[in-house]
Amino acid sequence: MAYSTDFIRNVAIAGHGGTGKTTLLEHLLFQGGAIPKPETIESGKTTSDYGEDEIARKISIHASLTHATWKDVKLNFLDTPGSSDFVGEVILALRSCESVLVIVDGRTGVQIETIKLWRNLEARAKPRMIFVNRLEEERASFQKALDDIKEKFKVSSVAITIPIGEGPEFKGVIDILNGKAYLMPANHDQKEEAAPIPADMVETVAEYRSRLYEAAAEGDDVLMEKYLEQGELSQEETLKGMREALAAGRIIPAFAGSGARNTGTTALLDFIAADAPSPLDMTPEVVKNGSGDIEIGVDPSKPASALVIKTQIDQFSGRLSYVKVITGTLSPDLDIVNLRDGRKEKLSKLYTLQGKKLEDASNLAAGDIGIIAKSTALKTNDTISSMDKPFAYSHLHLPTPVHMLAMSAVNKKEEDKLNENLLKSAEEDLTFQVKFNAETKETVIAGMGELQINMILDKIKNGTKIAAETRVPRVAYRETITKKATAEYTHKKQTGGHGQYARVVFDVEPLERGTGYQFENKLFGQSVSKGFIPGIEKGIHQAMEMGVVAGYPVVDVKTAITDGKEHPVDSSEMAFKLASRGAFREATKQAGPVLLEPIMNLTVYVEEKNLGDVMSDLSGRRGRISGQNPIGGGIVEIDAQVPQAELLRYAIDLKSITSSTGSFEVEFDHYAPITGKIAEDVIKAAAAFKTHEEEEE
Ligand SMILES: Nc1nc2c(ncn2[C@@H]2O[C@H](COP(=O)(O)OP(=O)(O)OP(=O)(O)O)[C@@H](O)[C@H]2O)c(=O)[nH]1
Ligand SMILES: [Mg+2]
Repeated sequence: MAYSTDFIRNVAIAGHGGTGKTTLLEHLLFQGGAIPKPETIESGKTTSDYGEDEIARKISIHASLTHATWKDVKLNFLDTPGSSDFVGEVILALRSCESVLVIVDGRTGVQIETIKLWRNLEARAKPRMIFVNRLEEERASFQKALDDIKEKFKVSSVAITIPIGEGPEFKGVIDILNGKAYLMPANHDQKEEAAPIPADMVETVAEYRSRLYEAAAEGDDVLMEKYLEQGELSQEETLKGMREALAAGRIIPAFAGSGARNTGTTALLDFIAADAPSPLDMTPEVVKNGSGDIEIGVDPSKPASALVIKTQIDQFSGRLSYVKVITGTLSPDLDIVNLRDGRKEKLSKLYTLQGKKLEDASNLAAGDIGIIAKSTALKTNDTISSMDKPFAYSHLHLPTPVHMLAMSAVNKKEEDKLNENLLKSAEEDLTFQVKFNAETKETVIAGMGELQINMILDKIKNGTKIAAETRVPRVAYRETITKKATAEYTHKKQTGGHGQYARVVFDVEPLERGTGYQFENKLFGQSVSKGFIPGIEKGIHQAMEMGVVAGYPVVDVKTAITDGKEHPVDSSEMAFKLASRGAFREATKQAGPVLLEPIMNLTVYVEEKNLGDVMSDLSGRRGRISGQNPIGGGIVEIDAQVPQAELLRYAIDLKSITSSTGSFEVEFDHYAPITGKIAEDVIKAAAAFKTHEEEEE
């Protein structure tokens, strides 16, 4: 059955690792009648953690799509992983959901991944709700968690449900909005049932209710005036005010409960179905359309279009493309164009997902999230459209991978197959990249952290039995010169028939960093024919590929040819190329050659308590700190420039310095000279590598 757009809610479930997202979702699905029995993380059979890797590690790794129908509304839930290594999966969920349910552990309050998530949500102005979980556990406190949120995020939340007792005294929750209590079922696999509000809590409920009314009226002058005048608003007015405030991100509704005890699920389902933003409330996106920008939001009345938000290559179901329908209705018989390459695509069957289980869908309405199966042409970020003048939706804004490893198959013959599998993984997870670095002659894989990369490599290992090895990647050093020099080189060879002859004189001089290569012809008269100049330039290029210090490419050098000589018979392009190579090498040797190393711009996010350790570690890495700013929630941003050679294991080291709470971003900035002991070590390592390579050949 297809749901119309205003009867769809897309909710991403996100928050720090282990706060109970997957467990809560399992019980929402159970309470919502979507599954007959709720499973646990421990049983390894939950709807959303179905991957082999997830079952083995008892954590979520992939964003997973599930749904329930509650009061005729289709609720799509995207469960996301809490570990920062899998942030790509969180981002795709945020991109496709109108609201986010942030899960907070009732014992600890807000933790670091939640703080980072919150910044992301602020930047996107995403409507969000909070579920304070695990309230049946020792030391849990709903109010403390809300206070923590207020302190760290500078926003007040408004309680939609409150707990009846806490910790060992926890008995259930009260739905303030609907005036109902729900008692904790004796067992988690029993449905939560409504009960009267306990007599001793009637007053508390009234208090929370007036807070809720006040919050709903806030930000809406007409409502506020009415509220102040009459002291009370009608249920209808309250709801309207609250829905608008939630959609605008002014109100953060908060819920209490315990996912693992199926407590607090009913009120949450009720609220999401009735009051969470529908796809129609989504802020329109500004997209380029030929002549100018246009605004486009979810719109059922336009021809069909959709964005591919995720690609999954499943060993049983094959290739699954997750799509968010933006306009119109996707149906199997529709002719559609893929905007990436302009190719026509015939959609075959459409599905929705319950974890790993594909369910037939006759069509998918604007706003819905579903699956196109077995389309080899579709890739994540593709827009498909049946419009006359189609336009592409903006891509997922993913962070650049920060952790790199060089990788090769133990058996050289398996190299191609290994690469094929790496590329397949890169298609499924856009925060995982595979590149061949021609400079260092290595296949380099890059990801968000050790955990993510290990998961991917384990999966390939288990699926293909290819033995692969990884190592710290080589740094792409360069070489340059520091002063002017002149050199002359004559290539002369007398073999059987034709001889070879060419002579050139070169001036070299250093150029500004980043200029690369320049060549000037300063020849007077006709000492060297014009026709040999291309050969001479080729010779310079060849010589530049292999520097004179440690065999790294030479950059930022200007070469001028000032003189030369040719022989009427024995000169050739080849002879000039060889002479030019010799002259360039000779000249660079005399021009004070130095090694250059890549310097990176590094931004580190750490908790205040780790600041000192992280700073001193950075100075040990030859880092230059350029800034240090508190960014809220007790997190400090550190900006620094650090040589790449010192950052090869930073993803691992920062985790250990900060007990996994720190994170960083890094990008190349410039090349800078190195001398002394550091340069000597690079030269030694390059020489050792060269011998090793020669032995292998
Ligand atoms: N006591 C108690 N334990 C819970 C509750 N919710 C989850 N757990 C337990 O906490 C652990 C982590 O739960 P998950 O549901 O996997 O947490 P998650 O947030 O999905 O974790 P990631 O996806 O890895 O970030 C499991 O052992 C659960 O059984 C709860 O409400 N009460
Ligand atoms: Mg999970």
